[in-house]
Amino acid sequence: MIVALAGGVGAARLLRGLVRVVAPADVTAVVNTGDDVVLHGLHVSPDLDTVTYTLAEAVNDETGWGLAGETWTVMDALERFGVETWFRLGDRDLATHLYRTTRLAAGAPLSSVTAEIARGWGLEVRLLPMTDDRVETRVTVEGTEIGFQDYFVRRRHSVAVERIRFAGAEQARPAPGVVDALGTADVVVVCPSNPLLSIAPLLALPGLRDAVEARRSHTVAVSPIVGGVALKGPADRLLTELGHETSVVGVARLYASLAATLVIDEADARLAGAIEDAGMRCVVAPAVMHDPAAAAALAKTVLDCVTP
Ligand code: FO1
Repeated sequence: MIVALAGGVGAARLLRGLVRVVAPADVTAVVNTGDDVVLHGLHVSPDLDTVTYTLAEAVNDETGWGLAGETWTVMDALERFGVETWFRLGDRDLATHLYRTTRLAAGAPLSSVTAEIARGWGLEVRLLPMTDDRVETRVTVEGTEIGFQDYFVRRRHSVAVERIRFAGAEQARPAPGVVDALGTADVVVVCPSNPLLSIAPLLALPGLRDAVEARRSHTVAVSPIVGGVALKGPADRLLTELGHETSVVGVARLYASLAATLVIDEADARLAGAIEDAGMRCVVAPAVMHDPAAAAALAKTVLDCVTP
């Protein structure tokens, strides 16, 4: 069994590659829920939905989130009431949020609802939210703490971040099955997601970092930084703003205690020695997932790191 620690778009694309090289039923994805937000009374789980829609081949490949061929009638109609619509929920996407919100209100845990949504989309991959409890990623900018989506979408992650906090993480428990899956996985993959915003919330849950560290020799991380820049989102700027080196070496320093191996792109080959100095074995391979075939090749490289 393969366990993937996942954020949004980068993770979804690697998972789309993984299911081309192993049986989807042998893959468990543990997905960040720190980005979750309640909008218009609806519980939105962006990273879970990005992974679901990508694996269902239904995602909008241009944005990486939301559904392909989406329409926006409800958002346009809401604007009539002066409601803030900076976070756009498409008409078909709304069905997912309506279903999730209704089931949560009926008392179902997020992990059950996530499994139901995954089944509804015909997925065989096991999708687990990192926790059934409420954990909120909060970001301090210009001296004020704001919600994650306020930073990421409303302010287009264009303001410097002073601090990141995962509110509720200390009291939260990993969702049922998460720690067991890590304990028995043949390979643990740290997906090419933002280390500080997408992977860090998982590691902030009690017991989760220990569970990954216990499997260090079976754990492979994929760098989300290529040639000193993030493939998507603000990971590069965040590393700089929060005092880390903005390179694959900075990523290696964050992951050295968790994973034995770091996969980096050929563009960063000259930094392989510095990664080994940081305590990780370094594998150089094409790591930019231009299309599903490239994602499948990268997934195979990752698995070969543990099971050549
Ligand atoms: N990202 C945007 O930049 N603008 C949006 O309006 C937006 C809406 C949205 C709706 C549902 C969903 O699942 C994701 C959505 N995202 C949007 C993406 C998302 O908020 C971020 O990319 C992730 O949270 C970061 O991983």
